[in-house]
Amino acid sequence: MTTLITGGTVICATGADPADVLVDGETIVAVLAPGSDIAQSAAEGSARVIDATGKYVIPGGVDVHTHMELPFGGTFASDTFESGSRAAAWGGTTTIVDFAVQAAGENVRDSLENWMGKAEGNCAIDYGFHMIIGDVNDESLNEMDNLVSEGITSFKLFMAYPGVFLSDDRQILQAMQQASGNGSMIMMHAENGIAIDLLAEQAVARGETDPVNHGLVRRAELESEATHRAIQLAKVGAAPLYIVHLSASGALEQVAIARSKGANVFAETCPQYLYLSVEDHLGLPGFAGAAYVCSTPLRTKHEHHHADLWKGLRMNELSVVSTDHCPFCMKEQKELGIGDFRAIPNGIGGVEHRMDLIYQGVLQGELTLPRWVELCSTTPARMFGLYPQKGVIAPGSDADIVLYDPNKSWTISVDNHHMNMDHSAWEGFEIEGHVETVMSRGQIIIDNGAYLGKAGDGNYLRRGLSSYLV
Ligand code: DUC
Ligand code: ZN
Ligand code: ZN
Repeated sequence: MTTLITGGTVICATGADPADVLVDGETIVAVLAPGSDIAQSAAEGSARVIDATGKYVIPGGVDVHTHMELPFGGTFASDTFESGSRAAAWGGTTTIVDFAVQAAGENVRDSLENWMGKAEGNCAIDYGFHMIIGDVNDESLNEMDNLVSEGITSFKLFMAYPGVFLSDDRQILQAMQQASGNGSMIMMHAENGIAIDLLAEQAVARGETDPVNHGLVRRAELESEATHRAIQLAKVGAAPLYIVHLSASGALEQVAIARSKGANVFAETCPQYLYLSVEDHLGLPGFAGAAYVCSTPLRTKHEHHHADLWKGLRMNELSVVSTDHCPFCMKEQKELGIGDFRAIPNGIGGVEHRMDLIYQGVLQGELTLPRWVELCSTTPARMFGLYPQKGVIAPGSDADIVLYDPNKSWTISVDNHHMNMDHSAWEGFEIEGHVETVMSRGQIIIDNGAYLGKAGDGNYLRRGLSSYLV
């Protein structure tokens, strides 16, 4: 089927211009100046015509950090690949890259097959995987090379969670050396987990067990220290490094210094670190703050982390906005940590709201329209070997296209979201702008408030090497 999207403003990382988009089957075949003969003959022929007058036409969002069904702290993230990928689609995201997990003592290959099995036949949109290496040893190091040739081209390590996922400096350096040899990207959860665990024990011993203490013991200095250490190790190991869920000014400063020297060091942040805070959210009285327990943690408003991160996004010190979507219900999940914040499952759900929340940054004068698209779609695709199949409206690219209505206002609520959660960290957030239509490889899956897709529409993506490295 041929589809003509006409009358809208097409936004790419390089600019925003009125244009028509012609789609044939699953693929974009042309981006045309308004009033072109080609568009006119398509409209007069058999093409389906979508009127995008007054709308932004943007490449579907690419969220490179999600955790569907993640086992954590004795429970599982509450979105399955089916419910979470569908919620992503509702919010204008047409590709996710989730994390397959090799836990300590497990075999990487078996773990990957397990995660492939969870996703296969269930996703509403296209999906790929990074691999968490929770046990760096000779076997997992060798397996990294095989995975790269199979389309898993990035590996996440943890400097946090001792006894669970933490890799020590020797293991980190080994994995970086391996990545240096096979061209893959090392992704790092950069927090000093050994120091954090000591502070957490001390806080609990003093009777400080409320959710806010989760943030207070995960000191910003311990994020900066780990970020600095990861950067230096990456230099020694000669591997590209991508810091995940960067939350604080000090860590940002470390990334900015490395980038100013031309290093292949990159970082993402997430909407929660741009809008939510200790004062207004994590520190809510009683157990309410548990909804906002995630790691890295929310930071304070008064120390200006939010403003610094927005600036980092403008300056390309931060290259990507992802969500770290890791939802847990309050009931029976977050509640596991009543009386001891250490037992609260870490994570915030937000895969549905990233495009809207970052668009608010455009309205607030923090970002330009092209930068919105670059941060949420184009650069994540380039960073993780999906470009130009994903992340751009151009001939030959997959027809993953969102029509975004800048003139519609609405309010986020647990009553209107599509994530499998009994609360929303974004409850009451007023949004200007709305995802109206979502096309995934040429198929309309969201249309004016209706979901038209089905589980299994999404394909597995074998990713290439990053095309973002200098
Ligand atoms: N951080 C979270 O908040 N949840 C899952 C894992 C992580 O690193
Ligand atoms: Zn992490
Ligand atoms: Zn994560």
